[in-house]
Amino acid sequence: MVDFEKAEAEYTGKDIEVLSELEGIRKRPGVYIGSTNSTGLHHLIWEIVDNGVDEAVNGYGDKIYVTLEKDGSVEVRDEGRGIPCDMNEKAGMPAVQLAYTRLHAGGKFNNKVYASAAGLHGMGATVTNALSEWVDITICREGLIRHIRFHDGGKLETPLETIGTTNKHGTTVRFKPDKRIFQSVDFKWETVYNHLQEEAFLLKGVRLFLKDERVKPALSHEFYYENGLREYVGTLTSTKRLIGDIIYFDGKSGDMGIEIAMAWSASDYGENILSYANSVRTHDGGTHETGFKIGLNKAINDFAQEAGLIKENQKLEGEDIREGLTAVLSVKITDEDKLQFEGQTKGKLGTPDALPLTNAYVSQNLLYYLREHKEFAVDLIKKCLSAREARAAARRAKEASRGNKKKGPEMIISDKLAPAQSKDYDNNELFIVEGDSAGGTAKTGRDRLHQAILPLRGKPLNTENVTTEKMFANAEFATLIQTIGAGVGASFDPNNARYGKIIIMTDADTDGAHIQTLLLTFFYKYMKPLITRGMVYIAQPPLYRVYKKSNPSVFVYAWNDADLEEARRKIGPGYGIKRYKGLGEMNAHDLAETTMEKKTRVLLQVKIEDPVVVDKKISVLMGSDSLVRREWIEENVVFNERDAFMDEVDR
Ligand code: 0RA
Repeated sequence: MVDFEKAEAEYTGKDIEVLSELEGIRKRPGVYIGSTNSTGLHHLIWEIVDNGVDEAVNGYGDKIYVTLEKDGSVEVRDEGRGIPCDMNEKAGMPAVQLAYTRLHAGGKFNNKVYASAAGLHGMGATVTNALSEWVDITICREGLIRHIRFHDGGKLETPLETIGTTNKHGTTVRFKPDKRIFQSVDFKWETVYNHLQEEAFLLKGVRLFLKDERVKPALSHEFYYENGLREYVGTLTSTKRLIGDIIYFDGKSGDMGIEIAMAWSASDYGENILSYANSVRTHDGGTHETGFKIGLNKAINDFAQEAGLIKENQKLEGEDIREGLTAVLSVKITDEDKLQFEGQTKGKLGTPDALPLTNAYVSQNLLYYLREHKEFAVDLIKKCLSAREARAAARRAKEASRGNKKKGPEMIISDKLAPAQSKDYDNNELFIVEGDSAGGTAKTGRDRLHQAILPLRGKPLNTENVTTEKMFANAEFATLIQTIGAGVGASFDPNNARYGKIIIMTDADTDGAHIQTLLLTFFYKYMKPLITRGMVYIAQPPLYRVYKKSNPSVFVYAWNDADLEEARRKIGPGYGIKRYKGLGEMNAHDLAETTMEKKTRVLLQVKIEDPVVVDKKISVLMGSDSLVRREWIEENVVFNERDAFMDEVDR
């Protein structure tokens, strides 16, 4: 006999469980995809693409097609084995349905305990389903074509059904993001392009196709990099003059796969190391990156001694060796139980074995390489020696300027700084303000407990094409480094920063934009973790104030033309418009209310969307080679400076 009551109770129980899990995602999407802005929106694609990529990496299908469709949906097609469709007895539903409606169930592709590229936990297809208007899945597997469809945040619309036969295999997923969840549901060609390109660099041999059907004629691009990371470093350094060739290794160390490409620039002084573990970007490094650095040190010092370029007690230090280095390191840890990500944003590899394995591999292979390329190796060591000399000079200069210090952490800092009173550093904010006059206004208007003001005089130094020594000699940057208090360059540690947010506040004009770019260039080059951790922001002062002519104390601020339109309507007939030409025109109260107070302000968070784009933009736009710069700008006329760096954030 069937116990209907029990069956019904079980059914409802499961149903509620599923719905509450999906609802949970819809209620707090930020927990799963970081945010509901453009970055979060694109996560929906990455989750689906990752599943297809996993199949390809495991040897099932080598092509993945991503199409941005006219109706605002995205289609991702792979040629893998097809998502399993068999009944999961315990859950009472087919495996594919389980995979798209439960967070921690239903096969390997929902069980990624490791972080995804954004430093968040990869929650798989369920998140995309929960945040979509509809998801439509077609599976070719075992000779059959099957179809299932969800709507309205993951509710089953069409149960799994067989709709035909086939001799192909693979999965096609098409979904449309829910516009009630996202601030905008506009997928960006450039963002998807950059992401697929990064994946293709890491997955030698996998072909990724991108098509945009929303424009006429449709745009399309194929990403295929036969030489993987070698081409990645080639792209990152395409505007730089290199010492020697790109060095490339691909092999195994113990049971860990390892691929490395690196090159030294003759003209740039920054250090740019990108690392990945199992195709997940490790923004904060970790054991593999540490092993790489130690191995690099050993190989170069061993060679330098062998060649008689340094004496035994004159070892080169890491910072000297890595000046001008661009490197990409990718390790594959086969035993996924050993794959550990650490840190607040899970951006750091913790797997202990990765350190000795990477160290041994790099020290040995690089030493062989240097012996076989003597001429290059000698040039490189000479460059390291001159970096060491410059650093020593900078240290001497710094020490000389240190004589007259008072005690206390912020007392010794520039007399221009108005410090925050609180010692709760994470909640403190540093405003870097254009000009002494606006700086004065900001000092009056700020929240003294948590907001510090550092006025800047004139244009900051362009740090892209000057030596580290010159940068240290610059009073403005020396002050900024001391104010932030967390070191600089290779020794920079964001955990020691005295501020949780660094906010750049300039006039809303071209000079202001230039100052922003110069400051971001500095942060990118010397304090990159501030940016990767999302600690750098741009303040957004209003452009207009619309007031009632008969009673000017009735007014509304406007940040753009749409705001302006609305403000005019609100104030009604007899309105006046004041256009703010600079921060200095605002009084302290207005500046605080519109631009500084947590509750009312709008900040742009500075982000690195894609390492290729940012590195290229910085070195081309800020670098010393004006010919390359002009060519690049001419080729990229629709260049929008803000896109690569920034993403909107909370009010
Ligand atoms: C689990 C097991 C198997 C395939 C997949 C997942 C799979 C998932 C996705 C998601 C998108 N495309 C996919 N393709 C395959 C294989 C089970 C088997 O055939 O033994």
